[in-house]
Amino acid sequence: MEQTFVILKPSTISRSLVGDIIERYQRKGLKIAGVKMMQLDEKILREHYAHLVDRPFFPLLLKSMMATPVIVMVLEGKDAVSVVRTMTGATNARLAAPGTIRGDFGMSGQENLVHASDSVENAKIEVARFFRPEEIFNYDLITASAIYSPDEMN
Ligand code: IDP
Ligand code: MG
Repeated sequence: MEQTFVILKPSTISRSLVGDIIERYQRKGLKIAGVKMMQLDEKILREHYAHLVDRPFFPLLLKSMMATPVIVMVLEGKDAVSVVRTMTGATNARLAAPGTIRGDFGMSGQENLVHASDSVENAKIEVARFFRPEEIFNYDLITASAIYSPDEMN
């Protein structure tokens, strides 16, 4: 099954929304393959947000992402990358659709609660950047047959 990478950003930690947001992923039927708390530093953020380092808001983004520890997760499921991006909503939370995490919990373009990988290729890179192989677990959800039809379980 496909894996994607999620960060519960400092905005989620600071607002005590960790449980609400993880609950959404679990209710959807996604499996938690890995989860841990960590303090991000400038080095890993310059890699993770390499596409943004030249943007004027980058210093503010760095500060925001280092403001508290974060929770990083590997979520697994059929088409997990696109499913989780859809659940995430538009970058600017003020414009994000109701029903999405950013749309339901946020008011900011920067403090937008979660990061989610934007492609299968980037998900693989991001999982490897933030997790050691032994921190990712291979197990079956006993509810899988109620989440998927047999021909969807591959
Ligand atoms: P994404 O998180 O929706 O994939 P990206 O364009 O990859 O959006 O940007 C990464 C993060 O950088 C955003 O989630 C947000 O926290 C921050 N960011 C992006 N654009 C802006 C902006 O115009 N102002 C402030 N922060 C921004
Ligand atoms: Mg992005």
